[in-house]
Amino acid sequence: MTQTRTIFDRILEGEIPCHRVYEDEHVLAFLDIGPLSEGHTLVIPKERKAFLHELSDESAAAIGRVLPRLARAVIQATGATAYNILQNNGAEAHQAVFHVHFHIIPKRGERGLGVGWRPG
Ligand code: D5M
Repeated sequence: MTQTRTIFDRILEGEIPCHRVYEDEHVLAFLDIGPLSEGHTLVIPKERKAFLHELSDESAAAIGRVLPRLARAVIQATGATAYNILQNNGAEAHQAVFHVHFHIIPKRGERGLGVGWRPG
């Protein structure tokens, strides 16, 4: 599973475009192609791993460092009053792309995860 090349690898390798929000040595963030709300952002490690529990300490630390900063940026850019951080592992948990990713889903006025959320 971990060795499978996903659409996110193709984005990381510049083979297909994305709307880039942030990039450093370990992490890339870009807008979700099917946003649940305006500003829906995906944060991925450059390390190719399918599931969170497979991730190296180095990638985990890098993601942990940037997530709060990116959440702040998403709030500022969208005027969100709240947001969800979502991270799916496994098909039964509705993971569609088998490369670790965190969703930042900004909210303005709605309660809960809102329209489009796929219950686990
Ligand atoms: O979510 C996988 C997410 O990945 C889903 O919200 C769509 C998004 N996606 C898929 N392909 C692309 C491209 N090419 N650009 C941007 N976003 C994309 P999951 O948690 O696996 O269900």
